[in-house]
Amino acid sequence: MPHIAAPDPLALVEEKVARRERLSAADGLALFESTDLVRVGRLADQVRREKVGDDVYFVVNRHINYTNVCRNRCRFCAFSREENEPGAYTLTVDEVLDKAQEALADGATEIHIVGGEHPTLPYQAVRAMVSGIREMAPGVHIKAFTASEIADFAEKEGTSPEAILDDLKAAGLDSLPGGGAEIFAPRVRAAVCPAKISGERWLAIHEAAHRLGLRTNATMLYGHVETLAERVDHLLRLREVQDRTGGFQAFIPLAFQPGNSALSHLPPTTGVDDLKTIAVARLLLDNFLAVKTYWVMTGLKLAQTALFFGANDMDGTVVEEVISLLSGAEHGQMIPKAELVRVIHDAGRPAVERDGLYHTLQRYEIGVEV
Ligand code: V47
Repeated sequence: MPHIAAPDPLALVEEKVARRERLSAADGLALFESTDLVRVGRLADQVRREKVGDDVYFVVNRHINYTNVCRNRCRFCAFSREENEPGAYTLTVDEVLDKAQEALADGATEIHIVGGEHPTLPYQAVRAMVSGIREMAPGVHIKAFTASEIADFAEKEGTSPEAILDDLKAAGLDSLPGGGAEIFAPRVRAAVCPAKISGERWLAIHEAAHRLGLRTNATMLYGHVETLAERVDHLLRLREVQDRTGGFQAFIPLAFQPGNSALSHLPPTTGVDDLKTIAVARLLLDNFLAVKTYWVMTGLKLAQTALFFGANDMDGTVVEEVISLLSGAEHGQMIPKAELVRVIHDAGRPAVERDGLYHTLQRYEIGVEV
Protein backbone atom coordinates (compact mmCIF):
# COMPACT_ATOMS: atom_id res chain seq x y z
CA MET A 1 0.00 0.00 0.00
CA PRO A 2 1.47 3.38 -0.93
CA HIS A 3 1.65 5.74 1.99
CA ILE A 4 -0.65 8.71 1.45
CA ALA A 5 0.28 11.67 3.58
CA ALA A 6 -2.56 13.28 5.51
CA PRO A 7 -3.45 16.70 4.11
CA ASP A 8 -1.63 19.47 5.92
CA PRO A 9 -4.01 22.43 6.22
CA LEU A 10 -1.33 24.64 7.76
CA ALA A 11 0.90 24.19 4.71
CA LEU A 12 -1.79 25.85 2.59
CA VAL A 13 -2.03 28.74 5.02
CA GLU A 14 1.76 29.11 5.06
CA GLU A 15 1.80 29.24 1.25
CA LYS A 16 -0.88 31.92 1.24
CA VAL A 17 1.02 33.98 3.80
CA ALA A 18 4.19 33.66 1.71
CA ARG A 19 2.23 34.93 -1.31
CA ARG A 20 0.81 37.75 0.90
CA GLU A 21 -2.68 36.53 0.14
CA ARG A 22 -5.57 37.34 2.43
CA LEU A 23 -6.60 34.42 4.67
CA SER A 24 -10.13 33.01 4.58
CA ALA A 25 -12.48 31.79 7.31
CA ALA A 26 -11.37 28.20 6.54
CA ASP A 27 -7.74 29.25 7.01
CA GLY A 28 -8.60 30.88 10.33
CA LEU A 29 -10.32 27.73 11.49
CA ALA A 30 -7.38 25.56 10.40
CA LEU A 31 -5.07 27.78 12.46
CA PHE A 32 -7.31 27.61 15.54
CA GLU A 33 -7.73 23.83 15.18
CA SER A 34 -4.01 23.18 14.85
CA THR A 35 -2.21 21.93 17.92
CA ASP A 36 1.12 22.91 16.41
CA LEU A 37 1.32 26.08 18.47
CA VAL A 38 4.92 26.81 17.57
CA ARG A 39 4.20 26.63 13.85
CA VAL A 40 1.15 28.92 14.13
CA GLY A 41 3.16 31.29 16.30
CA ARG A 42 6.13 31.38 13.95
CA LEU A 43 3.87 32.37 11.07
CA ALA A 44 2.25 35.16 13.10
CA ASP A 45 5.64 36.33 14.34
CA GLN A 46 6.96 36.54 10.80
CA VAL A 47 3.92 38.52 9.64
CA ARG A 48 4.24 40.85 12.65
CA ARG A 49 7.93 41.50 11.91
CA GLU A 50 7.28 42.27 8.24
CA LYS A 51 4.25 44.42 8.88
CA VAL A 52 5.12 46.46 11.98
CA GLY A 53 8.74 45.66 12.84
CA ASP A 54 10.17 44.87 16.25
CA ASP A 55 9.01 47.84 18.33
CA VAL A 56 6.74 46.98 21.25
CA TYR A 57 4.40 49.75 22.32
CA PHE A 58 3.04 50.63 25.73
CA VAL A 59 1.22 53.61 27.18
CA VAL A 60 1.30 55.15 30.64
CA ASN A 61 -2.39 55.11 31.36
CA ARG A 62 -5.04 54.84 34.02
CA HIS A 63 -8.42 53.11 33.89
CA ILE A 64 -11.32 54.81 35.66
CA ASN A 65 -14.50 52.74 36.04
CA TYR A 66 -17.01 55.47 36.92
CA THR A 67 -19.86 53.10 37.83
CA ASN A 68 -20.54 49.39 38.14
CA VAL A 69 -24.31 49.87 37.86
CA CYS A 70 -25.44 48.28 34.62
CA ARG A 71 -28.81 47.08 33.43
CA ASN A 72 -27.30 44.50 31.06
CA ARG A 73 -26.08 41.98 33.64
CA CYS A 74 -24.02 40.00 31.12
CA ARG A 75 -23.38 36.46 32.35
CA PHE A 76 -19.59 36.69 32.04
CA CYS A 77 -19.42 39.92 34.05
CA ALA A 78 -18.45 39.96 37.74
CA PHE A 79 -18.42 43.75 37.85
CA SER A 80 -22.00 44.87 37.28
CA ARG A 81 -24.60 45.51 40.02
CA GLU A 82 -28.22 46.61 40.22
CA GLU A 83 -28.64 50.23 41.25
CA ASN A 84 -29.54 49.46 44.88
CA GLU A 85 -27.59 46.25 45.35
CA PRO A 86 -24.82 46.11 47.99
CA GLY A 87 -21.51 46.95 46.36
CA ALA A 88 -23.06 49.20 43.71
CA TYR A 89 -21.13 52.44 43.24
CA THR A 90 -21.16 55.50 41.03
CA LEU A 91 -18.39 58.08 41.17
CA THR A 92 -19.29 61.75 41.11
CA VAL A 93 -17.80 63.93 38.39
CA ASP A 94 -15.44 65.40 41.01
CA GLU A 95 -14.28 61.94 42.08
CA VAL A 96 -13.52 61.06 38.47
CA LEU A 97 -11.64 64.34 38.04
CA ASP A 98 -9.64 63.65 41.23
CA LYS A 99 -8.61 60.23 39.90
CA ALA A 100 -7.66 61.77 36.58
CA GLN A 101 -5.64 64.47 38.34
CA GLU A 102 -3.79 61.81 40.33
CA ALA A 103 -3.08 59.88 37.12
CA LEU A 104 -1.74 62.99 35.39
CA ALA A 105 0.53 63.69 38.35
CA ASP A 106 1.86 60.13 37.92
CA GLY A 107 2.68 60.81 34.26
CA ALA A 108 -0.38 59.26 32.56
CA THR A 109 -0.87 60.36 28.97
CA GLU A 110 -4.06 58.36 28.45
CA ILE A 111 -7.20 58.06 30.57
CA HIS A 112 -9.45 55.06 29.84
CA ILE A 113 -12.98 55.57 31.20
CA VAL A 114 -15.71 52.94 31.13
CA GLY A 115 -18.72 52.14 33.31
CA GLY A 116 -22.00 50.47 32.50
CA GLU A 117 -25.49 51.14 31.20
CA HIS A 118 -26.63 52.95 34.34
CA PRO A 119 -30.44 53.30 34.26
CA THR A 120 -30.61 56.76 35.86
CA LEU A 121 -27.22 58.44 35.59
CA PRO A 122 -27.77 61.43 33.28
CA TYR A 123 -25.73 61.69 30.11
CA GLN A 124 -24.68 65.22 31.09
CA ALA A 125 -22.83 63.78 34.11
CA VAL A 126 -20.68 61.47 31.97
CA ARG A 127 -20.15 64.24 29.43
CA ALA A 128 -18.92 66.45 32.29
CA MET A 129 -16.29 63.82 33.15
CA VAL A 130 -14.84 64.18 29.65
CA SER A 131 -15.07 67.98 29.44
CA GLY A 132 -13.68 68.32 32.99
CA ILE A 133 -10.62 66.22 32.19
CA ARG A 134 -10.15 68.05 28.91
CA GLU A 135 -10.19 71.40 30.71
CA MET A 136 -7.69 70.13 33.26
CA ALA A 137 -5.36 68.57 30.71
CA PRO A 138 -5.67 69.79 27.12
CA GLY A 139 -3.11 67.26 25.87
CA VAL A 140 -4.17 64.03 27.59
CA HIS A 141 -5.73 61.31 25.42
CA ILE A 142 -9.27 60.53 26.58
CA LYS A 143 -10.38 57.05 25.51
CA ALA A 144 -13.85 56.54 26.88
CA PHE A 145 -17.13 54.62 26.72
CA THR A 146 -17.85 51.35 24.95
CA ALA A 147 -20.29 51.27 22.05
CA SER A 148 -22.98 49.90 24.38
CA GLU A 149 -22.62 52.96 26.66
CA ILE A 150 -22.80 55.23 23.58
CA ALA A 151 -26.04 53.47 22.52
CA ASP A 152 -27.40 53.89 26.04
CA PHE A 153 -26.57 57.64 26.13
CA ALA A 154 -28.30 58.04 22.76
CA GLU A 155 -31.41 56.32 24.07
CA LYS A 156 -31.44 58.50 27.22
CA GLU A 157 -31.07 61.68 25.16
CA GLY A 158 -33.56 60.57 22.48
CA THR A 159 -30.94 60.99 19.79
CA SER A 160 -28.61 58.92 17.60
CA PRO A 161 -25.27 57.39 18.59
CA GLU A 162 -23.67 59.61 15.91
CA ALA A 163 -25.00 62.74 17.64
CA ILE A 164 -23.65 61.52 20.99
CA LEU A 165 -20.24 60.75 19.49
CA ASP A 166 -20.15 64.17 17.89
CA ASP A 167 -21.08 65.84 21.17
CA LEU A 168 -18.51 63.84 23.16
CA LYS A 169 -15.88 64.70 20.58
CA ALA A 170 -16.69 68.38 21.10
CA ALA A 171 -16.34 67.79 24.87
CA GLY A 172 -12.84 66.35 24.39
CA LEU A 173 -13.20 62.66 23.61
CA ASP A 174 -10.35 61.28 21.48
CA SER A 175 -11.17 57.62 20.98
CA LEU A 176 -13.38 54.69 21.98
CA PRO A 177 -12.01 51.64 23.79
CA GLY A 178 -12.69 48.21 22.37
CA GLY A 179 -14.93 46.80 25.11
CA GLY A 180 -18.42 45.43 24.73
CA ALA A 181 -17.68 43.55 21.50
CA GLU A 182 -17.70 40.12 23.23
CA ILE A 183 -18.43 37.69 20.35
CA PHE A 184 -20.56 39.11 17.55
CA ALA A 185 -22.47 35.89 16.70
CA PRO A 186 -26.15 36.24 17.77
CA ARG A 187 -26.14 32.69 19.21
CA VAL A 188 -23.38 33.59 21.66
CA ARG A 189 -24.87 36.99 22.54
CA ALA A 190 -28.23 35.33 23.29
CA ALA A 191 -26.43 32.97 25.67
CA VAL A 192 -24.06 35.34 27.47
CA CYS A 193 -25.23 38.94 27.00
CA PRO A 194 -28.84 38.92 25.77
CA ALA A 195 -29.60 42.50 26.90
CA LYS A 196 -26.56 44.07 25.28
CA ILE A 197 -26.55 45.77 21.85
CA SER A 198 -26.15 43.39 18.92
CA GLY A 199 -22.86 42.75 17.21
CA GLU A 200 -24.13 44.68 14.16
CA ARG A 201 -24.91 47.68 16.33
CA TRP A 202 -21.49 47.55 18.00
CA LEU A 203 -19.83 47.51 14.58
CA ALA A 204 -22.07 50.30 13.24
CA ILE A 205 -21.25 52.56 16.21
CA HIS A 206 -17.52 52.03 15.70
CA GLU A 207 -17.92 52.70 12.01
CA ALA A 208 -19.81 55.92 12.83
CA ALA A 209 -17.02 56.95 15.22
CA HIS A 210 -14.45 56.35 12.47
CA ARG A 211 -16.47 58.52 10.08
CA LEU A 212 -16.34 61.33 12.66
CA GLY A 213 -12.56 61.01 12.84
CA LEU A 214 -12.47 59.21 16.18
CA ARG A 215 -10.13 56.22 16.35
CA THR A 216 -11.37 53.13 18.19
CA ASN A 217 -10.15 49.75 19.44
CA ALA A 218 -11.73 46.32 19.10
CA THR A 219 -11.80 43.41 21.53
CA MET A 220 -12.96 39.79 21.52
CA LEU A 221 -13.92 38.13 24.80
CA TYR A 222 -13.01 34.50 24.17
CA GLY A 223 -12.90 31.24 26.06
CA HIS A 224 -16.51 30.83 27.25
CA VAL A 225 -19.35 29.35 25.15
CA GLU A 226 -18.23 30.39 21.68
CA THR A 227 -17.02 27.99 18.98
CA LEU A 228 -13.76 28.48 17.11
CA ALA A 229 -15.80 29.27 13.96
CA GLU A 230 -17.55 32.05 15.89
CA ARG A 231 -14.18 33.52 16.87
CA VAL A 232 -13.13 33.48 13.21
CA ASP A 233 -16.41 35.13 12.20
CA HIS A 234 -15.82 37.84 14.83
CA LEU A 235 -12.35 38.60 13.50
CA LEU A 236 -13.50 38.69 9.87
CA ARG A 237 -16.32 41.10 10.68
CA LEU A 238 -13.78 43.45 12.23
CA ARG A 239 -11.55 43.09 9.18
CA GLU A 240 -14.47 44.05 6.92
CA VAL A 241 -15.15 47.29 8.81
CA GLN A 242 -11.44 48.09 8.89
CA ASP A 243 -11.29 47.67 5.10
CA ARG A 244 -13.93 50.39 4.79
CA THR A 245 -12.71 52.86 7.43
CA GLY A 246 -9.16 52.15 8.62
CA GLY A 247 -10.34 53.58 11.95
CA PHE A 248 -9.40 50.73 14.31
CA GLN A 249 -6.10 51.21 16.08
CA ALA A 250 -5.68 48.03 18.08
CA PHE A 251 -7.21 44.60 18.48
CA ILE A 252 -7.19 43.18 22.00
CA PRO A 253 -8.23 39.59 22.72
CA LEU A 254 -9.67 39.37 26.25
CA ALA A 255 -9.21 36.00 27.95
CA PHE A 256 -12.41 35.05 29.81
CA GLN A 257 -11.98 35.23 33.62
CA PRO A 258 -14.69 33.00 35.09
CA GLY A 259 -14.49 34.11 38.75
CA ASN A 260 -17.59 35.50 40.46
CA SER A 261 -19.70 35.46 37.30
CA ALA A 262 -22.78 33.50 36.26
CA LEU A 263 -20.35 31.44 34.13
CA SER A 264 -17.99 30.65 36.99
CA HIS A 265 -18.46 26.92 36.35
CA LEU A 266 -16.45 27.28 33.13
CA PRO A 267 -12.70 26.71 33.20
CA PRO A 268 -10.32 29.58 32.52
CA THR A 269 -8.49 29.77 29.19
CA THR A 270 -5.19 27.94 28.80
CA GLY A 271 -1.84 29.41 27.83
CA VAL A 272 -1.98 27.57 24.50
CA ASP A 273 -5.36 29.08 23.69
CA ASP A 274 -4.24 32.58 24.73
CA LEU A 275 -1.17 32.45 22.50
CA LYS A 276 -2.97 30.85 19.58
CA THR A 277 -5.71 33.49 19.75
CA ILE A 278 -3.13 36.29 19.57
CA ALA A 279 -1.45 34.55 16.62
CA VAL A 280 -4.66 33.92 14.66
CA ALA A 281 -5.74 37.52 15.24
CA ARG A 282 -2.43 38.79 13.84
CA LEU A 283 -2.82 36.53 10.79
CA LEU A 284 -6.51 37.22 10.01
CA LEU A 285 -6.47 40.94 10.86
CA ASP A 286 -4.10 41.87 8.06
CA ASN A 287 -5.36 45.47 8.14
CA PHE A 288 -4.71 46.14 11.87
CA LEU A 289 -1.33 47.53 12.91
CA ALA A 290 -1.54 46.88 16.64
CA VAL A 291 -2.36 43.58 18.32
CA LYS A 292 -2.38 44.18 22.03
CA THR A 293 -1.74 41.63 24.75
CA TYR A 294 -3.59 42.68 27.90
CA TRP A 295 -1.38 41.51 30.75
CA VAL A 296 -4.02 42.28 33.39
CA MET A 297 -6.03 39.30 32.14
CA THR A 298 -3.29 36.87 31.06
CA GLY A 299 -0.50 37.71 33.49
CA LEU A 300 2.71 39.50 32.60
CA LYS A 301 4.69 36.34 31.78
CA LEU A 302 2.20 35.14 29.19
CA ALA A 303 1.80 38.67 27.80
CA GLN A 304 5.57 38.78 27.34
CA THR A 305 5.48 35.42 25.55
CA ALA A 306 2.69 36.75 23.30
CA LEU A 307 5.30 39.12 21.83
CA PHE A 308 6.59 36.02 19.98
CA PHE A 309 3.10 35.18 18.71
CA GLY A 310 2.14 38.35 16.85
CA ALA A 311 1.57 40.95 19.58
CA ASN A 312 3.29 44.34 19.34
CA ASP A 313 1.56 46.24 22.13
CA MET A 314 1.58 45.54 25.88
CA ASP A 315 -1.23 47.98 26.72
CA GLY A 316 -0.16 50.03 29.68
CA THR A 317 0.59 50.69 33.28
CA VAL A 318 -3.17 50.48 34.22
CA VAL A 319 -4.20 51.34 37.77
CA GLU A 320 -7.42 49.99 39.30
CA GLU A 321 -9.14 48.18 36.44
CA VAL A 322 -12.07 46.81 38.37
CA ILE A 323 -13.72 44.71 35.64
CA SER A 324 -10.98 42.10 35.57
CA LEU A 325 -10.14 42.42 39.27
CA LEU A 326 -13.63 41.34 40.32
CA SER A 327 -13.69 38.46 37.86
CA GLY A 328 -10.74 36.86 39.59
CA ALA A 329 -7.80 38.07 37.49
CA GLU A 330 -4.92 37.86 39.92
CA HIS A 331 -2.19 39.38 37.86
CA GLY A 332 -2.12 42.78 39.54
CA GLN A 333 -3.49 46.11 38.47
CA MET A 334 -0.44 48.30 38.15
CA ILE A 335 3.01 47.91 36.77
CA PRO A 336 5.78 50.52 36.88
CA LYS A 337 6.99 51.75 33.52
CA ALA A 338 10.52 50.50 34.21
CA GLU A 339 9.19 46.98 34.75
CA LEU A 340 7.24 46.99 31.47
CA VAL A 341 10.35 48.16 29.65
CA ARG A 342 12.45 45.45 31.33
CA VAL A 343 9.99 42.74 30.29
CA ILE A 344 9.92 44.01 26.67
CA HIS A 345 13.73 44.24 26.53
CA ASP A 346 14.04 40.74 27.93
CA ALA A 347 12.03 39.57 24.89
CA GLY A 348 14.78 41.13 22.73
CA ARG A 349 12.66 44.03 21.50
CA PRO A 350 12.88 47.82 21.72
CA ALA A 351 10.23 49.37 23.97
CA VAL A 352 8.34 52.42 22.77
CA GLU A 353 6.22 54.56 25.05
CA ARG A 354 3.39 55.82 22.86
CA ASP A 355 0.50 58.22 23.24
CA GLY A 356 -3.13 57.30 22.65
CA LEU A 357 -2.70 57.65 18.88
CA TYR A 358 0.52 55.61 18.61
CA HIS A 359 2.83 58.59 18.31
CA THR A 360 6.21 57.82 19.84
CA LEU A 361 6.84 59.66 23.11
CA GLN A 362 10.06 57.89 24.08
CA ARG A 363 12.10 54.99 22.70
CA TYR A 364 13.95 52.68 25.03
CA GLU A 365 16.59 50.72 23.16
CA ILE A 366 17.81 47.47 24.67
CA GLY A 367 20.57 48.11 27.17
CA VAL A 368 19.32 51.57 28.09
CA GLU A 369 17.98 51.84 31.61
CA VAL A 370 14.69 53.69 32.26
O1 V47 B 1 -16.22 45.31 27.87
C1 V47 B 1 -16.03 41.61 31.07
C2 V47 B 1 -14.71 42.27 28.99
C3 V47 B 1 -14.13 44.47 28.72
C4 V47 B 1 -14.97 39.82 31.61
O2 V47 B 1 -9.58 49.31 24.23
C5 V47 B 1 -14.34 40.38 30.51
O3 V47 B 1 -7.51 49.55 24.84
C6 V47 B 1 -12.78 38.70 30.51
O4 V47 B 1 -12.48 46.35 26.92
N1 V47 B 1 -13.38 38.09 31.56
C7 V47 B 1 -13.39 45.61 29.42
N2 V47 B 1 -13.25 39.84 29.96
C8 V47 B 1 -11.91 45.62 29.09
C9 V47 B 1 -11.63 46.23 27.76
C10 V47 B 1 -10.27 46.73 27.45
C11 V47 B 1 -9.20 46.37 28.24
C12 V47 B 1 -7.95 46.85 27.93
C13 V47 B 1 -7.75 47.71 26.88
C14 V47 B 1 -8.83 48.06 26.10
C15 V47 B 1 -8.64 49.03 24.98
C16 V47 B 1 -10.10 47.57 26.36
O5 V47 B 1 -13.77 43.26 29.35
C17 V47 B 1 -15.62 44.44 28.77
C18 V47 B 1 -15.90 43.00 28.40
O6 V47 B 1 -15.84 42.83 27.01
N3 V47 B 1 -15.04 41.47 30.19
N4 V47 B 1 -16.02 40.61 31.95
C19 V47 B 1 -14.46 38.61 32.13
N5 V47 B 1 -15.05 38.00 33.16
